[in-house]
Amino acid sequence: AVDALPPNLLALPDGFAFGAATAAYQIEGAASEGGRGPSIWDAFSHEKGKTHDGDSGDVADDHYHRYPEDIDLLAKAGIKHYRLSISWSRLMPDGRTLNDEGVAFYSALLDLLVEKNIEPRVTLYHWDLPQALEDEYNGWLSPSIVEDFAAYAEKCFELFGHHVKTWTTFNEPLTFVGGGYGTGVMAPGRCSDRSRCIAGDSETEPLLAAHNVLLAHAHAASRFRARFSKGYSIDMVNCGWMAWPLRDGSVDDMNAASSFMEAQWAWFLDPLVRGDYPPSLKARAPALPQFTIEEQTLLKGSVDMLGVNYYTSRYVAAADAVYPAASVGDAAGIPALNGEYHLATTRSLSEGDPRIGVVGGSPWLYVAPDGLTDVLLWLQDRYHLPMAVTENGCDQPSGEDERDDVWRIDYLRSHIDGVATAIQRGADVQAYYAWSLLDNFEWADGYSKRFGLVFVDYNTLTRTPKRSFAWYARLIHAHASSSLLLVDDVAPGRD
Ligand code: PNW
Repeated sequence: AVDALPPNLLALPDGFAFGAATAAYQIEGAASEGGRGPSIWDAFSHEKGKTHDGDSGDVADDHYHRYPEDIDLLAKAGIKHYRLSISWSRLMPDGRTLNDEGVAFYSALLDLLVEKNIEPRVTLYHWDLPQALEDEYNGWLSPSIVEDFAAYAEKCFELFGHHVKTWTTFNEPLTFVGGGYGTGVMAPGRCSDRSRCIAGDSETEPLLAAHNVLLAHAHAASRFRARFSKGYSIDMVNCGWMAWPLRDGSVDDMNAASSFMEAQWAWFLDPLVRGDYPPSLKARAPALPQFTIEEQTLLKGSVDMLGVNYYTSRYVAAADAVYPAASVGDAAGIPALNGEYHLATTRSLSEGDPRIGVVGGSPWLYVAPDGLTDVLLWLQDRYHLPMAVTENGCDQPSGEDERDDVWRIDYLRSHIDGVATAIQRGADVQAYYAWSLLDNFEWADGYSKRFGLVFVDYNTLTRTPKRSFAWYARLIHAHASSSLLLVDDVAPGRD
Protein backbone atom coordinates (compact mmCIF):
# COMPACT_ATOMS: atom_id res chain seq x y z
CA ALA A 1 0.00 0.00 0.00
CA VAL A 2 3.00 2.34 -0.07
CA ASP A 3 2.07 3.14 -3.68
CA ALA A 4 -1.65 3.57 -3.06
CA LEU A 5 -3.37 6.53 -4.70
CA PRO A 6 -5.20 9.19 -2.63
CA PRO A 7 -8.56 7.67 -1.58
CA ASN A 8 -10.37 10.86 -2.60
CA LEU A 9 -8.63 11.25 -5.96
CA LEU A 10 -11.85 11.23 -7.96
CA ALA A 11 -13.27 14.09 -5.92
CA LEU A 12 -10.87 16.25 -7.93
CA PRO A 13 -12.96 17.45 -10.88
CA ASP A 14 -12.47 16.63 -14.56
CA GLY A 15 -9.86 18.88 -16.02
CA PHE A 16 -8.15 19.36 -12.68
CA ALA A 17 -4.55 20.24 -13.59
CA PHE A 18 -1.65 18.25 -12.17
CA GLY A 19 1.79 19.70 -12.71
CA ALA A 20 5.30 20.11 -11.41
CA ALA A 21 7.11 23.31 -10.48
CA THR A 22 10.63 24.74 -10.57
CA ALA A 23 12.32 28.15 -10.35
CA ALA A 24 15.01 29.64 -12.57
CA TYR A 25 17.82 30.23 -10.08
CA GLN A 26 17.29 26.83 -8.47
CA ILE A 27 17.72 24.81 -11.68
CA GLU A 28 19.19 26.77 -14.61
CA GLY A 29 22.87 27.18 -13.75
CA ALA A 30 24.86 28.70 -16.64
CA ALA A 31 25.11 31.75 -14.41
CA SER A 32 27.58 33.58 -16.58
CA GLU A 33 26.57 32.18 -19.95
CA GLY A 34 24.20 33.41 -22.61
CA GLY A 35 24.68 37.05 -21.67
CA ARG A 36 23.06 36.62 -18.26
CA GLY A 37 23.78 39.33 -15.70
CA PRO A 38 24.24 38.63 -11.98
CA SER A 39 21.24 38.56 -9.65
CA ILE A 40 21.14 39.20 -5.91
CA TRP A 41 21.28 35.43 -5.39
CA ASP A 42 24.60 35.20 -7.25
CA ALA A 43 26.02 37.89 -4.99
CA PHE A 44 24.53 36.40 -1.83
CA SER A 45 25.51 32.79 -2.48
CA HIS A 46 29.08 33.82 -3.33
CA GLU A 47 29.41 35.67 -0.04
CA LYS A 48 31.25 33.58 2.55
CA GLY A 49 29.06 31.70 5.02
CA LYS A 50 25.69 32.55 3.50
CA THR A 51 24.79 29.14 2.08
CA HIS A 52 25.39 25.53 3.08
CA ASP A 53 28.97 24.61 2.09
CA GLY A 54 29.16 27.80 0.03
CA ASP A 55 26.83 26.28 -2.56
CA SER A 56 25.58 28.54 -5.34
CA GLY A 57 23.40 28.34 -8.44
CA ASP A 58 26.41 28.68 -10.78
CA VAL A 59 25.76 25.22 -12.25
CA ALA A 60 22.66 24.02 -10.36
CA ASP A 61 20.93 21.35 -12.48
CA ASP A 62 22.37 22.82 -15.68
CA HIS A 63 18.81 23.05 -16.92
CA TYR A 64 19.93 25.86 -19.23
CA HIS A 65 21.65 23.24 -21.37
CA ARG A 66 19.58 20.20 -20.43
CA TYR A 67 16.04 21.58 -20.69
CA PRO A 68 15.08 19.25 -23.57
CA GLU A 69 15.84 16.26 -21.36
CA ASP A 70 13.83 17.76 -18.50
CA ILE A 71 10.84 18.54 -20.68
CA ASP A 72 11.06 15.02 -22.03
CA LEU A 73 10.72 13.71 -18.49
CA LEU A 74 7.49 15.70 -18.08
CA ALA A 75 6.17 14.55 -21.44
CA LYS A 76 6.91 10.87 -20.89
CA ALA A 77 5.21 10.94 -17.49
CA GLY A 78 2.11 12.60 -18.91
CA ILE A 79 2.60 15.71 -16.74
CA LYS A 80 0.71 18.28 -18.81
CA HIS A 81 1.32 21.36 -16.65
CA TYR A 82 4.63 22.94 -15.74
CA ARG A 83 5.27 25.95 -13.50
CA LEU A 84 8.57 27.70 -14.20
CA SER A 85 10.07 31.13 -13.61
CA ILE A 86 11.92 33.55 -15.85
CA SER A 87 15.25 34.89 -14.66
CA TRP A 88 14.96 38.68 -14.93
CA SER A 89 18.75 39.04 -15.15
CA ARG A 90 18.95 36.48 -17.97
CA LEU A 91 16.33 38.37 -19.95
CA MET A 92 17.61 41.82 -18.97
CA PRO A 93 21.15 41.57 -17.54
CA ASP A 94 21.09 45.10 -16.08
CA GLY A 95 17.37 44.96 -15.28
CA ARG A 96 16.39 47.04 -18.34
CA THR A 97 18.28 46.11 -21.52
CA LEU A 98 16.94 43.14 -23.43
CA ASN A 99 19.39 40.26 -23.97
CA ASP A 100 18.71 38.43 -27.25
CA GLU A 101 20.23 35.19 -26.00
CA GLY A 102 17.91 35.28 -22.99
CA VAL A 103 14.93 35.80 -25.27
CA ALA A 104 16.12 32.90 -27.43
CA PHE A 105 16.46 30.59 -24.42
CA TYR A 106 12.97 31.18 -23.04
CA SER A 107 11.44 31.12 -26.53
CA ALA A 108 13.00 27.74 -27.25
CA LEU A 109 11.94 26.40 -23.85
CA LEU A 110 8.35 27.58 -24.24
CA ASP A 111 8.18 26.40 -27.87
CA LEU A 112 9.24 22.94 -26.78
CA LEU A 113 6.68 22.83 -23.96
CA VAL A 114 3.91 23.81 -26.33
CA GLU A 115 5.12 21.30 -28.91
CA LYS A 116 4.95 18.59 -26.24
CA ASN A 117 1.47 19.68 -25.24
CA ILE A 118 2.58 20.87 -21.80
CA GLU A 119 0.93 24.02 -20.52
CA PRO A 120 3.37 26.52 -18.99
CA ARG A 121 2.50 28.70 -15.99
CA VAL A 122 5.13 31.41 -15.70
CA THR A 123 6.37 33.30 -12.64
CA LEU A 124 8.12 36.59 -13.33
CA TYR A 125 9.95 36.87 -10.03
CA HIS A 126 11.15 33.89 -8.02
CA TRP A 127 13.64 35.88 -5.90
CA ASP A 128 16.42 36.63 -8.42
CA LEU A 129 16.54 40.43 -8.76
CA PRO A 130 19.16 41.81 -11.17
CA GLN A 131 22.08 42.88 -8.96
CA ALA A 132 22.34 46.12 -10.97
CA LEU A 133 19.04 47.30 -9.50
CA GLU A 134 20.14 46.35 -5.98
CA ASP A 135 23.31 48.39 -6.53
CA GLU A 136 21.50 51.31 -8.11
CA TYR A 137 18.72 51.90 -5.58
CA ASN A 138 18.53 49.00 -3.07
CA GLY A 139 16.06 46.97 -5.10
CA TRP A 140 12.73 46.38 -3.38
CA LEU A 141 13.37 49.10 -0.82
CA SER A 142 13.02 51.80 -3.46
CA PRO A 143 9.83 52.99 -5.19
CA SER A 144 11.92 53.04 -8.40
CA ILE A 145 11.53 49.27 -8.57
CA VAL A 146 7.83 49.60 -9.39
CA GLU A 147 8.34 50.99 -12.89
CA ASP A 148 11.32 48.74 -13.64
CA PHE A 149 9.36 45.64 -12.66
CA ALA A 150 6.27 46.70 -14.60
CA ALA A 151 8.39 47.33 -17.72
CA TYR A 152 10.06 43.92 -17.35
CA ALA A 153 6.68 42.25 -16.89
CA GLU A 154 5.23 44.00 -19.92
CA LYS A 155 8.17 42.90 -22.06
CA CYS A 156 7.59 39.28 -20.98
CA PHE A 157 3.86 39.54 -21.79
CA GLU A 158 4.75 40.89 -25.23
CA LEU A 159 7.45 38.29 -25.94
CA PHE A 160 5.80 35.17 -24.53
CA GLY A 161 2.08 35.92 -24.24
CA HIS A 162 1.24 33.86 -27.32
CA HIS A 163 2.46 30.74 -25.47
CA VAL A 164 1.66 31.58 -21.86
CA LYS A 165 -1.86 32.28 -20.62
CA THR A 166 -1.35 31.98 -16.87
CA TRP A 167 1.07 34.39 -15.23
CA THR A 168 2.32 34.97 -11.71
CA THR A 169 4.03 38.22 -10.79
CA PHE A 170 5.71 37.17 -7.52
CA ASN A 171 6.53 33.95 -5.74
CA GLU A 172 6.08 34.12 -1.96
CA PRO A 173 6.79 37.71 -1.01
CA LEU A 174 6.30 36.65 2.61
CA THR A 175 9.35 34.40 2.34
CA PHE A 176 11.63 36.72 0.39
CA VAL A 177 10.93 39.88 2.35
CA GLY A 178 11.19 37.99 5.66
CA GLY A 179 14.39 36.20 4.64
CA GLY A 180 15.88 39.09 2.68
CA TYR A 181 15.21 41.94 5.13
CA GLY A 182 14.04 40.41 8.42
CA THR A 183 16.31 37.49 9.30
CA GLY A 184 18.83 38.17 6.52
CA VAL A 185 19.13 34.47 5.62
CA MET A 186 18.15 35.12 2.02
CA ALA A 187 19.31 37.62 -0.61
CA PRO A 188 19.98 40.49 -0.29
CA GLY A 189 20.78 39.45 3.28
CA ARG A 190 19.86 42.62 5.15
CA CYS A 191 18.89 42.67 8.84
CA SER A 192 19.41 44.55 12.09
CA ASP A 193 21.94 42.09 13.50
CA ARG A 194 25.31 43.64 12.58
CA SER A 195 27.18 40.44 13.45
CA ARG A 196 25.49 38.73 10.50
CA CYS A 197 24.22 41.44 8.18
CA ILE A 198 25.83 44.52 6.71
CA ALA A 199 22.94 46.95 6.79
CA GLY A 200 19.24 47.00 7.33
CA ASP A 201 16.46 47.37 9.84
CA SER A 202 14.51 44.17 10.42
CA GLU A 203 11.55 46.07 11.84
CA THR A 204 10.79 48.37 8.93
CA GLU A 205 12.48 47.05 5.78
CA PRO A 206 10.33 43.91 5.28
CA LEU A 207 7.24 46.10 5.44
CA LEU A 208 8.66 48.59 2.96
CA ALA A 209 9.89 45.92 0.53
CA ALA A 210 6.49 44.20 0.65
CA HIS A 211 4.76 47.51 -0.03
CA ASN A 212 6.81 48.05 -3.19
CA VAL A 213 6.22 44.44 -4.25
CA LEU A 214 2.46 44.98 -4.00
CA LEU A 215 2.62 48.19 -6.02
CA ALA A 216 4.85 46.54 -8.63
CA HIS A 217 2.28 43.75 -8.92
CA ALA A 218 -0.58 46.21 -9.33
CA HIS A 219 1.14 48.08 -12.16
CA ALA A 220 2.17 44.88 -13.93
CA ALA A 221 -1.38 43.51 -13.63
CA SER A 222 -2.93 46.63 -15.07
CA ARG A 223 -0.63 46.45 -18.12
CA PHE A 224 -1.43 42.74 -18.42
CA ARG A 225 -5.14 43.45 -18.53
CA ALA A 226 -4.69 46.22 -21.09
CA ARG A 227 -3.16 43.59 -23.37
CA PHE A 228 -5.02 40.32 -22.68
CA SER A 229 -8.51 39.29 -21.72
CA LYS A 230 -10.43 36.07 -22.09
CA GLY A 231 -8.54 32.91 -21.24
CA TYR A 232 -5.66 34.81 -19.64
CA SER A 233 -5.06 35.20 -15.93
CA ILE A 234 -2.67 36.99 -13.63
CA ASP A 235 -2.02 36.18 -10.00
CA MET A 236 0.45 36.34 -7.16
CA VAL A 237 1.67 33.20 -5.40
CA ASN A 238 1.51 33.48 -1.64
CA CYS A 239 2.46 31.08 1.08
CA GLY A 240 2.03 30.47 4.73
CA TRP A 241 0.97 27.96 7.30
CA MET A 242 -2.38 27.07 8.73
CA ALA A 243 -2.41 28.51 12.23
CA TRP A 244 -4.58 26.53 14.64
CA PRO A 245 -5.23 27.80 18.17
CA LEU A 246 -2.97 25.85 20.52
CA ARG A 247 -5.32 25.47 23.46
CA ASP A 248 -8.79 24.19 22.74
CA GLY A 249 -11.36 26.66 23.95
CA SER A 250 -8.90 29.51 24.56
CA VAL A 251 -10.29 32.72 23.11
CA ASP A 252 -6.85 34.34 23.40
CA ASP A 253 -5.32 31.60 21.27
CA MET A 254 -8.15 31.79 18.75
CA ASN A 255 -7.48 35.51 18.38
CA ALA A 256 -3.74 34.91 18.12
CA ALA A 257 -4.21 32.23 15.45
CA SER A 258 -6.57 34.44 13.50
CA SER A 259 -4.29 37.49 13.48
CA PHE A 260 -1.36 35.20 12.61
CA MET A 261 -3.28 34.02 9.51
CA GLU A 262 -3.94 37.63 8.59
CA ALA A 263 -0.31 38.66 9.07
CA GLN A 264 0.87 35.84 6.76
CA TRP A 265 -1.79 35.56 4.06
CA ALA A 266 -3.88 38.72 4.30
CA TRP A 267 -0.81 40.99 4.45
CA PHE A 268 -0.62 40.44 0.67
CA LEU A 269 -4.04 39.16 -0.28
CA ASP A 270 -6.18 41.82 1.39
CA PRO A 271 -4.50 44.59 -0.66
CA LEU A 272 -4.75 42.53 -3.87
CA VAL A 273 -8.39 41.61 -3.42
CA ARG A 274 -9.83 44.35 -1.18
CA GLY A 275 -7.40 47.21 -1.81
CA ASP A 276 -5.82 47.64 1.64
CA TYR A 277 -3.89 45.93 4.43
CA PRO A 278 -5.87 43.99 7.05
CA PRO A 279 -6.82 46.12 10.08
CA SER A 280 -5.20 43.64 12.49
CA LEU A 281 -1.83 44.12 10.75
CA LYS A 282 -2.17 47.91 10.72
CA ALA A 283 -2.78 47.76 14.45
CA ARG A 284 0.23 45.65 15.26
CA ALA A 285 2.71 47.11 12.76
CA PRO A 286 2.88 50.88 13.19
CA ALA A 287 5.65 51.11 10.57
CA LEU A 288 3.35 49.67 7.89
CA PRO A 289 3.34 52.10 4.93
CA GLN A 290 -0.01 53.41 3.67
CA PHE A 291 -1.50 53.22 0.21
CA THR A 292 -2.93 56.32 -1.45
CA ILE A 293 -6.52 56.17 -2.70
CA GLU A 294 -5.26 55.80 -6.30
CA GLU A 295 -2.99 52.94 -5.26
CA GLN A 296 -5.84 51.23 -3.47
CA THR A 297 -7.96 51.44 -6.61
CA LEU A 298 -5.15 49.96 -8.70
CA LEU A 299 -4.56 47.15 -6.19
CA LYS A 300 -8.14 46.14 -5.58
CA GLY A 301 -9.11 43.13 -7.69
CA SER A 302 -5.67 42.92 -9.29
CA VAL A 303 -5.54 39.10 -9.16
CA ASP A 304 -7.74 36.73 -11.16
CA MET A 305 -6.98 33.78 -8.93
CA LEU A 306 -4.84 32.83 -5.94
CA GLY A 307 -1.62 30.83 -6.14
CA VAL A 308 -1.11 28.91 -2.91
CA ASN A 309 2.20 27.40 -1.78
CA TYR A 310 1.74 25.08 1.16
CA TYR A 311 4.22 22.97 3.11
CA THR A 312 3.47 22.99 6.84
CA SER A 313 1.38 24.34 9.73
CA ARG A 314 1.68 25.43 13.36
CA TYR A 315 -0.28 25.79 16.54
CA VAL A 316 -0.37 29.36 17.73
CA ALA A 317 -0.85 30.64 21.27
CA ALA A 318 -1.19 34.17 22.59
CA ALA A 319 2.15 35.76 23.48
CA ASP A 320 1.41 35.86 27.18
CA ALA A 321 0.51 32.18 27.34
CA VAL A 322 2.79 30.13 29.55
CA TYR A 323 2.94 26.83 27.78
CA PRO A 324 5.77 24.35 27.89
CA ALA A 325 5.49 22.96 24.36
CA ALA A 326 5.53 26.35 22.70
CA SER A 327 8.43 28.61 21.96
CA VAL A 328 8.30 32.29 21.24
CA GLY A 329 8.17 32.26 17.50
CA ASP A 330 10.72 33.58 15.13
CA ALA A 331 8.03 33.69 12.48
CA ALA A 332 10.09 33.86 9.30
CA GLY A 333 11.54 37.22 10.27
CA ILE A 334 8.28 39.06 9.90
CA PRO A 335 8.41 41.93 12.38
CA ALA A 336 4.69 42.04 12.94
CA LEU A 337 4.86 38.40 14.04
CA ASN A 338 8.12 38.16 15.94
CA GLY A 339 7.73 37.81 19.66
CA GLU A 340 4.01 38.32 19.45
CA TYR A 341 3.05 34.69 19.43
CA HIS A 342 4.05 31.31 20.71
CA LEU A 343 4.36 28.75 17.94
CA ALA A 344 4.16 25.03 18.56
CA THR A 345 4.36 21.91 16.48
CA THR A 346 2.64 19.63 18.94
CA ARG A 347 -0.18 19.72 21.41
CA SER A 348 0.95 16.55 23.08
CA LEU A 349 1.62 18.19 26.42
CA SER A 350 -2.00 19.24 26.64
CA GLU A 351 -5.12 17.19 26.29
CA GLY A 352 -6.11 16.33 22.75
CA ASP A 353 -4.01 14.50 20.22
CA PRO A 354 -1.22 16.17 18.29
CA ARG A 355 -2.40 17.13 14.84
CA ILE A 356 0.93 18.30 13.51
CA GLY A 357 2.93 15.27 12.57
CA VAL A 358 6.47 14.17 11.99
CA VAL A 359 9.19 16.47 10.72
CA GLY A 360 10.66 16.12 7.22
CA GLY A 361 14.23 16.74 6.11
CA SER A 362 14.03 20.48 6.73
CA PRO A 363 13.56 21.40 10.38
CA TRP A 364 10.57 23.68 9.62
CA LEU A 365 8.64 21.13 7.59
CA TYR A 366 6.21 19.35 9.90
CA VAL A 367 3.77 17.18 7.97
CA ALA A 368 0.22 18.53 8.34
CA PRO A 369 -2.05 17.68 5.39
CA ASP A 370 -5.15 18.91 7.25
CA GLY A 371 -3.49 22.31 7.23
CA LEU A 372 -3.69 22.40 3.43
CA THR A 373 -7.43 21.68 3.55
CA ASP A 374 -7.96 24.35 6.19
CA VAL A 375 -5.82 26.97 4.41
CA LEU A 376 -7.78 26.46 1.17
CA LEU A 377 -11.08 26.78 3.04
CA TRP A 378 -9.86 29.88 4.91
CA LEU A 379 -8.84 31.51 1.60
CA GLN A 380 -12.08 30.48 -0.12
CA ASP A 381 -14.11 31.95 2.70
CA ARG A 382 -12.22 35.25 2.78
CA TYR A 383 -11.55 35.90 -0.93
CA HIS A 384 -14.01 33.85 -3.04
CA LEU A 385 -11.53 33.34 -5.88
CA PRO A 386 -10.39 30.30 -7.87
CA MET A 387 -7.18 28.81 -6.51
CA ALA A 388 -4.22 26.73 -7.63
CA VAL A 389 -1.87 24.93 -5.27
CA THR A 390 1.27 26.22 -6.98
CA GLU A 391 3.73 24.38 -4.70
CA ASN A 392 3.50 21.46 -2.32
CA GLY A 393 6.16 18.92 -1.51
CA CYS A 394 8.84 17.90 0.94
CA ASP A 395 12.33 16.71 1.53
CA GLN A 396 12.75 13.45 3.41
CA PRO A 397 14.17 12.88 6.90
CA SER A 398 17.76 11.64 6.80
CA GLY A 399 17.89 7.86 6.66
CA GLU A 400 15.09 7.63 4.12
CA ASP A 401 16.04 6.20 0.72
CA GLU A 402 16.34 9.15 -1.68
CA ARG A 403 15.31 7.24 -4.79
CA ASP A 404 12.91 4.71 -3.30
CA ASP A 405 11.17 7.67 -1.68
CA VAL A 406 8.06 6.15 -0.14
CA TRP A 407 8.12 8.84 2.56
CA ARG A 408 7.56 11.51 -0.12
CA ILE A 409 4.80 9.44 -1.74
CA ASP A 410 3.05 9.39 1.62
CA TYR A 411 3.39 13.18 1.93
CA LEU A 412 2.06 13.84 -1.57
CA ARG A 413 -0.79 11.35 -1.22
CA SER A 414 -2.06 12.87 2.02
CA HIS A 415 -1.80 16.42 0.69
CA ILE A 416 -3.52 15.70 -2.64
CA ASP A 417 -6.22 14.04 -0.59
CA GLY A 418 -6.32 17.21 1.51
CA VAL A 419 -6.99 19.23 -1.64
CA ALA A 420 -9.80 16.86 -2.59
CA THR A 421 -11.34 17.28 0.86
CA ALA A 422 -11.19 21.07 0.53
CA ILE A 423 -12.97 20.83 -2.84
CA GLN A 424 -15.66 18.61 -1.34
CA ARG A 425 -16.19 21.29 1.29
CA GLY A 426 -16.56 24.08 -1.23
CA ALA A 427 -13.10 25.37 -2.15
CA ASP A 428 -12.61 26.21 -5.84
CA VAL A 429 -9.21 24.61 -6.44
CA GLN A 430 -8.27 24.03 -10.07
CA ALA A 431 -4.67 22.87 -10.06
CA TYR A 432 -1.92 21.23 -8.04
CA TYR A 433 1.82 21.53 -8.77
CA ALA A 434 4.29 19.30 -6.97
CA TRP A 435 7.45 21.02 -5.75
CA SER A 436 9.70 20.14 -7.40
CA LEU A 437 10.31 18.40 -10.71
CA LEU A 438 14.02 18.12 -9.92
CA ASP A 439 16.26 18.14 -6.88
CA ASN A 440 17.72 21.64 -6.95
CA PHE A 441 19.45 24.56 -5.22
CA GLU A 442 17.44 24.93 -2.03
CA TRP A 443 18.48 28.55 -1.30
CA ALA A 444 20.50 28.91 1.92
CA ASP A 445 20.45 25.13 2.32
CA GLY A 446 22.24 24.72 -1.00
CA TYR A 447 22.20 21.19 -2.37
CA SER A 448 21.83 19.60 1.07
CA LYS A 449 18.04 19.33 0.78
CA ARG A 450 16.31 17.37 -1.96
CA PHE A 451 12.69 18.24 -2.86
CA GLY A 452 12.63 16.64 -6.33
CA LEU A 453 10.49 13.93 -7.90
CA VAL A 454 13.61 13.31 -9.97
CA PHE A 455 16.98 12.65 -8.36
CA VAL A 456 19.90 14.73 -9.59
CA ASP A 457 23.46 13.46 -9.15
CA TYR A 458 25.40 16.70 -8.64
CA ASN A 459 28.66 15.19 -9.89
CA THR A 460 27.38 13.90 -13.20
CA LEU A 461 24.12 15.89 -13.41
CA THR A 462 22.39 12.64 -14.33
CA ARG A 463 18.64 12.65 -13.73
CA THR A 464 17.04 9.54 -12.20
CA PRO A 465 13.28 9.51 -11.67
CA LYS A 466 12.41 8.57 -8.09
CA ARG A 467 9.68 6.16 -7.11
CA SER A 468 7.47 9.22 -6.37
CA PHE A 469 7.81 10.35 -9.99
CA ALA A 470 6.40 7.07 -11.31
CA TRP A 471 3.70 7.21 -8.64
CA TYR A 472 2.71 10.76 -9.64
CA ALA A 473 2.55 9.75 -13.30
CA ARG A 474 0.27 6.84 -12.38
CA LEU A 475 -1.94 9.16 -10.31
CA ILE A 476 -2.32 11.60 -13.21
CA HIS A 477 -3.15 8.79 -15.58
CA ALA A 478 -5.68 7.26 -13.16
CA HIS A 479 -7.39 10.61 -12.65
CA ALA A 480 -7.55 11.36 -16.37
CA SER A 481 -8.79 7.93 -17.39
CA SER A 482 -11.47 7.73 -14.74
CA SER A 483 -12.68 11.12 -15.89
CA LEU A 484 -12.86 9.65 -19.39
CA LEU A 485 -14.76 6.64 -18.09
CA LEU A 486 -17.30 8.92 -16.45
CA VAL A 487 -17.71 10.87 -19.67
CA ASP A 488 -18.19 7.60 -21.58
CA ASP A 489 -20.79 6.48 -19.07
CA VAL A 490 -23.06 9.39 -19.82
CA ALA A 491 -22.28 9.81 -23.51
CA PRO A 492 -25.46 9.10 -25.53
CA GLY A 493 -25.58 6.93 -28.64
CA ARG A 494 -22.95 4.43 -27.54
CA ASP A 495 -23.64 0.70 -27.41
C1 PNW B 1 9.34 27.69 -1.10
N1 PNW B 1 7.92 27.65 5.19
O1 PNW B 1 9.86 28.37 0.01
C2 PNW B 1 9.94 28.28 -2.36
O2 PNW B 1 8.97 28.86 -3.20
C3 PNW B 1 10.80 27.33 -3.14
O3 PNW B 1 11.65 28.04 -3.99
C4 PNW B 1 11.54 26.41 -2.19
O4 PNW B 1 12.49 25.62 -2.82
C5 PNW B 1 10.49 25.55 -1.50
O5 PNW B 1 9.48 26.33 -0.90
C6 PNW B 1 11.05 24.59 -0.45
O6 PNW B 1 11.59 25.29 0.63
C7 PNW B 1 9.37 28.14 1.29
O7 PNW B 1 8.61 27.97 6.18
C8 PNW B 1 10.14 28.50 2.38
O8 PNW B 1 6.78 27.15 5.38
C9 PNW B 1 9.67 28.36 3.67
C10 PNW B 1 8.41 27.83 3.88
C11 PNW B 1 7.64 27.45 2.81
C12 PNW B 1 8.12 27.62 1.52
